[in-house]
Amino acid sequence: MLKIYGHPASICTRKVMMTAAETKVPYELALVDFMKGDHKAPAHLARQPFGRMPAIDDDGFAMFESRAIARYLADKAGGSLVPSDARAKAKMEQWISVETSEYNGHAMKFIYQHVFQRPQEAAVLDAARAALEVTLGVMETQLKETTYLAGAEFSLADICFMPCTEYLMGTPAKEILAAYPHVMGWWNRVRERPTWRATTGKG
Ligand SMILES: N[C@@H](CCC(=O)N[C@@H](CS)C(=O)NCC(=O)O)C(=O)O
Repeated sequence: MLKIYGHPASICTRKVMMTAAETKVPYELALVDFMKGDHKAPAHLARQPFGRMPAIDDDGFAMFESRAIARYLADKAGGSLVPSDARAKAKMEQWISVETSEYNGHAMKFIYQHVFQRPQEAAVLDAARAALEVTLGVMETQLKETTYLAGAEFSLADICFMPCTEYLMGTPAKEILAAYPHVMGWWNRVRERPTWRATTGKG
């Protein structure tokens, strides 16, 4: 059985758990307790040499990096969550890159500040807000046109944006998102998926 080494509250672990849930791949979550520093212990470094989570072991096949794992699981499930049309697939990849380079880092500043008790300087939060507004504006333009980020179908691109968005919506940064009605419409659609409710322990 697929073993996911991570933590149920971890953003990157949730990307993989959600992909497994959507592709109906049964898995066992092997807890890596970051409060105890398990992610920096030799046993975990052997699975994830950067000392982060998640990592997987799929019947002897080991790998790390959440987005790469998500692509592997979707591929193994016969391509669900990945559009078959080349152009829609390219758009999915575009949005995964946007999430990696233009969303995650800025969102994390608010999440550190309000969720993980790692205070950020005001100037850092101001810069993160400005950058997040640019990205949300770009998402808004896309989501005005399409139901999901890569087009008409829910895909890995949506999954990659979900964990940070879930946390942001629990912080004062939710008023930043509230200014983007199509982003909010998308969020309200995807967060109600039973797979997401199960992934975040609300199922
Ligand atoms: N690029 C990696 C990033 C993994 C990552 O930063 N994971 C976080 C939890 S969401 C972590 O392990 N943080 C602990 C640390 O960096 O020490 C991935 O996508 O898997």
